[in-house]
Amino acid sequence: MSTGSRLALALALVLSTIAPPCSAALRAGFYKGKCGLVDVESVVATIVASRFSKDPSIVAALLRLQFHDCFVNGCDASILLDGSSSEKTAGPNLSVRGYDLIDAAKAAVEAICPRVVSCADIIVMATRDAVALAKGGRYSVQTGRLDGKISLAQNVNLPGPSMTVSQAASAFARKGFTISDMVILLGGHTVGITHCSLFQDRLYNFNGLGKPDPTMDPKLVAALRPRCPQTATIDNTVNLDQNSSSALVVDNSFYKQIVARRGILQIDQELALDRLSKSLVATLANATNFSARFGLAMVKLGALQSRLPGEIRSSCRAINKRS
Ligand code: HEM
Ligand SMILES: *[C@@H]1O[C@H](CO)[C@@H](O)[C@H](O)[C@H]1NC(C)=O
Ligand SMILES: *[C@@H]1O[C@H](CO)[C@@H](O)[C@H](O)[C@H]1NC(C)=O
Ligand SMILES: *[C@@H]1O[C@H](CO)[C@@H](O)[C@H](O)[C@H]1NC(C)=O
Ligand SMILES: CC(=O)N[C@H]1CO[C@H](CO)[C@@H](O)[C@@H]1O
Repeated sequence: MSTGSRLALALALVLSTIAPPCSAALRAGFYKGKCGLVDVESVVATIVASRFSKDPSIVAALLRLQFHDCFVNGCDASILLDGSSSEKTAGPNLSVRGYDLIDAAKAAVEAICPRVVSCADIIVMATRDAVALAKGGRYSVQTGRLDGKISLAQNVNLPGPSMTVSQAASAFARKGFTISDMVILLGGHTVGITHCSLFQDRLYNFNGLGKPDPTMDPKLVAALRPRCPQTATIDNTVNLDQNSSSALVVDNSFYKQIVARRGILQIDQELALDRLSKSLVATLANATNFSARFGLAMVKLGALQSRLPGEIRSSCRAINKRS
């Protein structure tokens, strides 16, 4: 080995010990004292509450945003980066919403203490607040994440709505989740909407057989057809939780619905039927502690970390110019 390369190696070793860790240790209350006397979490909470009072569908938007952020390369706000080939341009992101809420929360914290609060943490904090507002209980989030610098549509490896339970379970297992974690996280479909195009086959021509999906309650098929006509020019939306009195509430009614064959997405309905998941679905449909279970699963989702170098972005939509 030449002296030059020895030096380079030594330097690399030193740098590797002093360089900031790529994945920081997450803990509850990370921002306490980091922004003077200001409570960063309550600044975010105020923004979320004011949006929620005008638009309760922000809850669903944020839940899905956190899932899509954390599932792809860890919770590093990579989904927020703009760009012609960034993650948000990938097919499954088509209808991800809530970017403007994150921008508003970021602006509020930047105005008080610039470059202190990561966008990745804002997603997780805002989602927690939104779930609590939607009566889903309040879980304690851990913070201290860094924002990633890379966001590529080609890295988006989210499961699709027509996967089998075992295919989806494999995708979740690769991220360290058990089948139970997956069933509980999919309880996120207790709020929000889906486009007709993503389940239209279940209403008219399931598996190419010219008939509706036999696992869907025929009354629901009939009720949904006018909203999702076969020859539609507009892609309408329907609630994922078909119990109209709880469509905006983070509760266990999603499981009651799928037990009653009233799931909308194929994967949702399959959860209630597949031997891998049906007993837990039946338990959750009758459970009184869904909130506690969902909170724990959301914390686990939030613990997925990127192994790549990070920073605290100034704008959630772009990496810092010099960092
Ligand atoms: C196998 C896993 C999953 C699949 C295949 C899946 C698929 C989908 C699809 C296809 C939509 C409808 C998109 C549209 O039509 O605009 C959707 C919406 C949604 N998903 Fe999932 N999802 C999964 C897991 C999750 C998880 C783990 C969460 C959160 C904990 C979640 C939360 C949501 C929410 C809240 C919506 C409604 C969004 C809105 O109203 O804007 N999903 N999901
Ligand atoms: C519908 O939602 C209400 C309100 O959350 C709940 O009490 C009821 O059990 C749900 N019913 C079904 C069939 O999902
Ligand atoms: C929930 O519990 C009730 C009473 O114990 C039972 O009759 C019902 O079948 C259960 N529902 C499900 C979905 O397991
Ligand atoms: C929820 O209740 C079930 C059954 O009563 C119990 O086994 C489980 O540990 C509880 N989970 C949480 C997070 O409270
Ligand atoms: C908001 C956003 O960037 N949506 C994109 C999602 O992906 C589709 C298909 O790749 C794009 O056409 C959208 O612009």
